[in-house]
Amino acid sequence: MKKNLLGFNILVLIALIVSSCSENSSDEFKDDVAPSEMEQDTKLNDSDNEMEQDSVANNLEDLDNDAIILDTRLPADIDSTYVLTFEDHFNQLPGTLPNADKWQSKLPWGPSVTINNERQYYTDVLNGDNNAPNPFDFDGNSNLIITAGLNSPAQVEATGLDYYSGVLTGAQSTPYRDGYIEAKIWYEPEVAGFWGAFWLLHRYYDSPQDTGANGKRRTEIDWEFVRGPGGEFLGGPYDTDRIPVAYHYDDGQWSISGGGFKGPNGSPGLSVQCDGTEITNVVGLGPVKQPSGEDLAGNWHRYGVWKTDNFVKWYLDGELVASVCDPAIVSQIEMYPIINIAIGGNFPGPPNPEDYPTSMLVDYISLWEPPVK
Ligand SMILES: [Ca+2]
Repeated sequence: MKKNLLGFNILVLIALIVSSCSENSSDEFKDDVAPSEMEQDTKLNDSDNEMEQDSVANNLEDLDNDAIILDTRLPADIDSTYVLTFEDHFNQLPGTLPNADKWQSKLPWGPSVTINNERQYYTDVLNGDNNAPNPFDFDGNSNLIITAGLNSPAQVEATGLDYYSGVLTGAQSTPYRDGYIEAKIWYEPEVAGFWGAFWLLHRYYDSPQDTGANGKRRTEIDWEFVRGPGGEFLGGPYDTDRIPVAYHYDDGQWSISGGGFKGPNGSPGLSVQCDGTEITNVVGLGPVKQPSGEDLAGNWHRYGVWKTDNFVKWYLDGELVASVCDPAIVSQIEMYPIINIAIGGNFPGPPNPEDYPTSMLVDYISLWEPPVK
């Protein structure tokens, strides 16, 4: 990179895309259907609009032969050479289904396995499942809507569960080993038993190929949008201004979360955040709060994870908020994103039926990876 041109390139890029990149504006977070959203979607990276991106790249090449794709959504400490490798902006018409080229509407272990005593049935609409309502829709303003609600008696009989909900997994399209992934999400406050999540799972989770390479089986990285009242895992009423982050690995009994570092059978462990802060079996990660103390629910926020072979970092609205900086435990295996709403169970506690249906909106999910050498 010619350093003397870098600053100029950045200025040119900012001039090109500044009107569409006001992600840090607090006003934008309160505007869930801002017209600028669709504009941003198409201007920045939508694969349907490659011409515009090409023109940006061409302008750059006039200045410098080194191609740069600068996206103000990338946190400042991430190498600016990372390139967008996957994106869904959810620019779809209401009434359509999620893009089956990008997503599966089921978890890898299928709908019949209930974990954590959760109450929802994930309707697998991309496989023609109609045992419960379709949880997916689009609002026409470039947002995916995932809805969770009560099943009818016939649906309870068909599914064995009293709530329906939706999950999208990127198992086919987005496994990555080194990259930054971000989702912009809105979810409703004051919904008892709500457990939305944006998370990453080991590419071969629980399959015969999950062989424990590097000693790290069943790896999982979580953003968890948990509402009260608080179940077994939280131990009681839960403040709504904070959300847990977690890293799980090995045999499923190992976790680094708000409850500290738990080894097998709850034995003490030790790890470290990237700023040197120790993570022990008493002092863990997160939960993440806004500096203002404002509830994260009810507003748009950007939830990011930067994973490499050496660390996992969590970003809220582009700011580093938690990390695990320990190659001995961080996954060196490809992982893929999942977004869903779970209902009830050991984490949030029981749902209040009067709070449902409820919806979570997703503006985009984007992945940047280092350029191929
Ligand atoms: Ca969008």
